[in-house]
Amino acid sequence: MWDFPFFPEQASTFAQRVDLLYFVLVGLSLLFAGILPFVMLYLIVKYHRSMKANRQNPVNSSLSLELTWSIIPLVLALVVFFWSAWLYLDMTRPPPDTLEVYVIGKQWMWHAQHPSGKRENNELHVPVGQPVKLIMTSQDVIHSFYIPAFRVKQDVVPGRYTVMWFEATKEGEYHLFCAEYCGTEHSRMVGRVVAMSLADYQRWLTAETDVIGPAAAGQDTPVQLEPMALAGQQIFAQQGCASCHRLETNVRAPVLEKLYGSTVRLDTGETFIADENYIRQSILDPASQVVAGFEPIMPTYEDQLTEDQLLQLIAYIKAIGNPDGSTP
Ligand code: HEC
Ligand SMILES: [Cu+2]
Repeated sequence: MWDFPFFPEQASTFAQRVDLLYFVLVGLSLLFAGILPFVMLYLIVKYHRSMKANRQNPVNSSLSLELTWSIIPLVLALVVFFWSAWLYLDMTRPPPDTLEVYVIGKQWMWHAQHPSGKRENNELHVPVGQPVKLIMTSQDVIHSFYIPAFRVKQDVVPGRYTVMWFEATKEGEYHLFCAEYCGTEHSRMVGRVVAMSLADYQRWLTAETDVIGPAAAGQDTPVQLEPMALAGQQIFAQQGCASCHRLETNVRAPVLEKLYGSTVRLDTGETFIADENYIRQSILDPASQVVAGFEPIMPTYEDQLTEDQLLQLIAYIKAIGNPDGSTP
């Protein structure tokens, strides 16, 4: 049997769709790159000086020929354009009910935090049959999160969050690569993705290793917080955020409840959707986006928070902002 792994397994809902488009593109390229040279060679030989050929009445122009070789490639190109745009939009717009996992790339490893508090390195556990959204950033240089079996790849950039989503269709272990050259040990920045049944995933989440803080219990907030948001709540208290951002009072600073996913108006008149990147910038560079009606008194927290802590803070602000877990 011929068992050379030309193609990675198809293990996500995107895999077949990406492969089909890919094969059609390869097919079209072969068609044009493969057939045209033979036609040229044939004509070169047929009409070579030394050949006896009928050279009477050469055709100088042919409208129907011109139309044919313009319209056919135009239609093909448009089909490829709309088809890939449709696929691209599906791949870049996560459905509303995703499971969120936070990923940090650093030289040279992948670190993941699940909202339930579970953390892992160079491994990513995900349930099968459930859309998963990764919110990713880098602590140093540009990396790229790549799972060939799922046909997904996304750059992971310092200073901002990028998002990627997928839905695994088959239980198993799959390669995880960094696909952006990021320094000497780039080639060893690899790991594995473990796709498991929902039940196994739940069991794995609650297994008692490498979990942040205690399980959610005895909170004074109206919403039940998951451990990652709970860790964020502690940072919120330790860093003195609460001294300005008190619950239900917006004298000195805006209320952060219901912020996530809402539309914010700045003093410049611009409006923004308060997503992860907006909140991140509000914390690291508050002066760059001052909320209308407030003084720019918030200090910057650049250099005071690790990427891990920032994500926990954001998880907290998200948790108090949208109890039903919807995304903007
Ligand atoms: C000295 C008071 C003060 C402290 C401390 C403070 N903030 Fe602020 N914060 C403000 C003010 C005032 C604004 C509105 C003006 C602005 O956008 O800069 C604001 C805006 C924000 C916004 C944007 C809110 C919106 O409605 O768009 C976020 C998010 C935020 N702060 C989070 C934090 C976090 C997290 C901390 C702690 C790490 C913190 N703040 C600490 C005063 C403060
Ligand atoms: Cu890397």
